Amino acid sequence: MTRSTKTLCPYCGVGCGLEVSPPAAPGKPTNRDKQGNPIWKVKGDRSHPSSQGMVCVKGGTIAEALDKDRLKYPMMRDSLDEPFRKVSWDEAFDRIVDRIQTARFLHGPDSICMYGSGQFQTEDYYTAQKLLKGCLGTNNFDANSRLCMSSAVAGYIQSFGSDGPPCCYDDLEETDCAFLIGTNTAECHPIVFNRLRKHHKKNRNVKMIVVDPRKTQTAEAADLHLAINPGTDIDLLNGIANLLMRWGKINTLFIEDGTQNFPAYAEVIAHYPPELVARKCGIRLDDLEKAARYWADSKRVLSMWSMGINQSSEGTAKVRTIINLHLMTGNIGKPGAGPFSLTGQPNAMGGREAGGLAHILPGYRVVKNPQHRQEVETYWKLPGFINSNPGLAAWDMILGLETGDVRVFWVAATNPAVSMPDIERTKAALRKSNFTVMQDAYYPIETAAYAHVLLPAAQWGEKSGIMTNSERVVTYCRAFRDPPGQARADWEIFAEVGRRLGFGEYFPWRNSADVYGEFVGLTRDRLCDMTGLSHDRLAELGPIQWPCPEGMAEEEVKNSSKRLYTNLEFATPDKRAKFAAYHSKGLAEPADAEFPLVLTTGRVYEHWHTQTRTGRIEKITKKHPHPFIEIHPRDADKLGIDNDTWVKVRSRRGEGNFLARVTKAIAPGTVFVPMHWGALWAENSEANALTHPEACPDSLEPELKACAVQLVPLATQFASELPPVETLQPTAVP
Ligand SMILES: Nc1nc2c(c(=O)[nH]1)N[C@H]1C(S)=C(S)[C@@H](COP(=O)(O)OP(=O)(O)OC[C@H]3O[C@@H](n4cnc5c(=O)[nH]c(N)nc54)[C@H](O)[C@@H]3O)O[C@H]1N2
Ligand SMILES: Nc1nc2c(c(=O)[nH]1)N[C@H]1C(S)=C(S)[C@@H](COP(=O)(O)OP(=O)(O)OC[C@H]3O[C@@H](n4cnc5c(=O)[nH]c(N)nc54)[C@H](O)[C@@H]3O)O[C@H]1N2
Ligand code: SF4
Ligand SMILES: [Mo]
Repeated sequence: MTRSTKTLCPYCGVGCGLEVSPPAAPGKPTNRDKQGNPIWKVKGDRSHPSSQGMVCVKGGTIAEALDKDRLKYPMMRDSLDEPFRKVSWDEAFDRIVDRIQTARFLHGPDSICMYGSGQFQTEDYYTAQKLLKGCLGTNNFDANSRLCMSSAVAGYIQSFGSDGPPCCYDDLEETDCAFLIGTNTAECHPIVFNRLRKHHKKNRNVKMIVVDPRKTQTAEAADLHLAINPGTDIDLLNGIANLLMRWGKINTLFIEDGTQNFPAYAEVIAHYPPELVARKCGIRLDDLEKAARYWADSKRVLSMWSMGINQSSEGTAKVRTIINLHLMTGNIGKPGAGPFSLTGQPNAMGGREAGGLAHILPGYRVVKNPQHRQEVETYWKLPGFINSNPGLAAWDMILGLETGDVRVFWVAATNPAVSMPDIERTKAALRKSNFTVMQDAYYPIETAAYAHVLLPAAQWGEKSGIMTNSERVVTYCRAFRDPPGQARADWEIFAEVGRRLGFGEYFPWRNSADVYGEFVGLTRDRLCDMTGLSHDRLAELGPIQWPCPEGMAEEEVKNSSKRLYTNLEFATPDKRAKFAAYHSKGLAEPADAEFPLVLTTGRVYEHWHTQTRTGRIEKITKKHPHPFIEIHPRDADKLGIDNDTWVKVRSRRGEGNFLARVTKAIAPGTVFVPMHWGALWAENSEANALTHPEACPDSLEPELKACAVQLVPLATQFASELPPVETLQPTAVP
């Protein structure tokens, strides 16, 4: 293959278009890395509407990880104490089918679980739903989106009657006021941030507010940074609403015509006078007033949020409280305005469309709705198969392993032995598992240590399929190389297991285009109608935003509305959006005398999650040789901790050692650890050794953003005395 291929970046939900060319142009030498692996060339795709040719360091270096430490053939063992042995696909499939059948008939279908990922393509997601929720009759499919976007999903459904971010990236250039809350956009959604930053720099009247306990790179660029105490977002939002109400800066006409439940909300916000709110949030009164003033004086406010909001024991309430401000001021359904959740993973949006969580079904349907179940059953020709109860959410699967109720645990495209909360408890549960299948692209990887069967997955660039980004733009990602060894696409693996279980007629597809063709039929007449999309059409026209119903002509596709709810009618039965009346509850585990600091966790610009790819790219590991903890100088002084020395961090659940980074970028009383270091990349430095699984009761999303910790300085050893990076990684999987 010598021509370049247009595709999508497989990292974050910004969804930048990439153009990939082969390692060697005709007649030129092959571009190789130090180990001799050929490196594909990657650059931004200028024709992609979302990113307009831009890429960040992760997208730009993605090709360097494609051939490092790949899992190339199935492996198996009878118990976790044994080494793996290489097996054929037939042997692996036989074992999986045998274990599924035994579990089904002895313990019922709900003893089978699959834990998937926003890094699936839509076809992978859809096939898994049909296998689990349809054929096997269990809703026990959940994804790492449970740890990520599920609060946004619940918030949208409850406020608007349906999931679906209503905004688009053009709003970044049309807003008067960007309100970024609980998002480090500059590091985690860099190209979204680039677009916003350019607009902000060019237009002096445009305001940018950042709400984050840390002074992140995002906060550095803001006109106003509100470094609130962790977990006080609802106080702040209700406080802003209180002021808007006092000043009469509310849109009474829209509240009257387009919404319901305003009186209950008005009653709640009356309890949030500015002095009280400023004190609770730990910010200055005039800063709070300034934030409210920006809201009041702007015609178009665009809110953006991600994990600082979603990963909370009141995540759904936080999301709905953001939406409240938009309803109250009529900041929705028009350019430059609206509540915009920034999606984490490249295809978490596609996952939501395909029904990829334990309580939802394809086409933005919900398990609990009998009509929705029936529509999907009829389409699948599996009448009565879909269970009427939501399945197990991610953490409940871990609890199921603990009790032994889960008999088959199938993990694909996620690394729970690093990314789940309370990691020691998670690992202990995984160790107890009767039967775990791990389907991934790389080896070694932490979760493999707990698997009985390893299945090699084709990854980005090795399978053709669909991904949807944060702004509902759907991109066809064409394969540009062959999978290594015997690796196969996830959907093919699921379909083959389905066939071997005796459900052959439900998996008739020859390729992923057929899978997608079947899936879009389930979106007909739904908010996310994609019946006008197919692999062929997307390959021909390039990326297209949904809704895109069948019959939309090319011109129409290009000029159709980029925003949802422009007619101010919502997806609720009475077409009105619903105000939520929530008081702030605060953190599930606040700091106390024994554990006096609040730990928050998150990301750095260069690394991706559990480092399966970025940890294998030298340029990136050099930048971040060690796991670290950010501490304010005041706290560091009090504890006798020097910059660049090792600190032991303890919570009620576990401990870890991190290199101190003493900095004023973090608020006193709060410390920050990145989530990226699992057992493979550093010894005993896991953020999730400390976190807890207390979750939002609506979204079941755990509060990965806050737990109480204590810090103890270790014998002073400066980072410069440590061995060089190379010898630290990867260490063996325990
Ligand atoms: N570089 C990079 N980019 C990524 C990823 C990655 O691994 N690396 N992962 C992708 C994925 S899946 C996701 S979900 C997104 C996550 O994107 P973000 O949510 O932007 O990233 P985080 O660092 O997890 O957390 C964001 C911020 O929340 C703040 N925060 C903590 N507690 C609170 C609180 O109580 N209130 C408020 N208002 N803020 C709080 C933290 O200080 C942090 O700066 O990034 C995506 N993009
Ligand atoms: N403390 C703390 N914990 C967190 C978070 C936090 O902020 N703080 N954030 C949470 C969030 S928002 C998220 S999204 C999760 C992310 O956590 P994980 O999902 O565990 O992280 P990844 O490292 O992205 O794991 C994805 C895996 O999929 C594999 N993979 C890539 N492409 C494919 C494919 O096509 N097929 C298959 N089968 N495998 C593939 C990769 O090799 C990798 O092993 O972490 C959560 N955990
Ligand atoms: S911003 Fe996100 S999608 Fe774009 S290149 Fe970077 S990681 Fe990839
Ligand atoms: Mo995420």
